[in-house]
Amino acid sequence: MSNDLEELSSKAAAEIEGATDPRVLEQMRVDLLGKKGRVTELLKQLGGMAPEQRKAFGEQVNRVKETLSAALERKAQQLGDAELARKLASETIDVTLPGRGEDVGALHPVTRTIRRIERIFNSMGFESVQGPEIEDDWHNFQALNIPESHPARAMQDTFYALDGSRLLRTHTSPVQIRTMKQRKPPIRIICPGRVYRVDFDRTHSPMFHQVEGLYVAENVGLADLKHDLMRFLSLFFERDAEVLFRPSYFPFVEPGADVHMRWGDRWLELLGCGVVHPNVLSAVGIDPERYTGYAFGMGVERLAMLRYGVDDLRLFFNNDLRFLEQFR
Ligand code: 2NM
Repeated sequence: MSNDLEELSSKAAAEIEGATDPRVLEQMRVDLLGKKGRVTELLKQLGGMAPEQRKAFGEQVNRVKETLSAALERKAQQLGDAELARKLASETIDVTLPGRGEDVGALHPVTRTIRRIERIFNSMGFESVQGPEIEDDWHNFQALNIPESHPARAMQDTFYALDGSRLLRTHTSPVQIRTMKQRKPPIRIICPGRVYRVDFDRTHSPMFHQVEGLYVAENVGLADLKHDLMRFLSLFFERDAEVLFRPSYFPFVEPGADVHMRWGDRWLELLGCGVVHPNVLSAVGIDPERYTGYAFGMGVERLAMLRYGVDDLRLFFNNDLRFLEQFR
């Protein structure tokens, strides 16, 4: 074999053996055996040789070509196998790992509180009734004996439609107005739902929840109101509630009261109530000479804060799972 050919052969064989990258290996194949490869070029020299030289040289070059071709193929296979093994190792799924599990959802603390209030009053004979959140002036104010000049009607408290024809209810009392117009006494209902007021700070949200109650029949009075609310508070807070009724003013009741409960060494205001004003009964077509009634209203978020020990009302509306998951 010629020295040149031998050197080319052994150098190429060493380079092939040392290859680590399939793309580099492919480039080697092209450089050696491709159309313009170094081995191919050698074969082209055959034409200019004497016949007896040509045979021997041709055979040598062909043998080198076959050897290198075999080496290239073997190396390509080897690198391919290694690449596949690496991929399999990195993409392996360990089926013995524990699963991530399913998170179980939970009712919102406000929903839970509404349901708790409803369950207690339902057990005391009150039926749950719902009504529209978009109301008109008559159902939200006029029928409730709230005069034109009353501060509750001022623009800063109520969300009005731009044309002033409708509003977002500021309490759930309009549901009770609608129910009293539809039914005859005795009526015993509670009305849970969303209400809206222009108010937003640490203790007020522009949307919050109320449960209002109403009992209209013959001979319903303050004593029934006081008894029923004390029963409710004891059941809701699961203890003998120490309760204080303090005179207060709501246009739709007379007399009216705020109910306070002893909480440690303080008195906390929990709800408002009173004997339904005769003007309200007249507005819905119930004879105030024959029937009387009591009514009350409470803020759900306020009761939920006390029951669950939450000190910031806004936590109920942020929908932060770290907060909500504590109520599972
Ligand atoms: C309160 C306080 C006092 C109330 C009155 C009525 C109705 F429709 F019967 F007149 N519903 N709710 C009422 C009375 C609500 O919330 C603090």
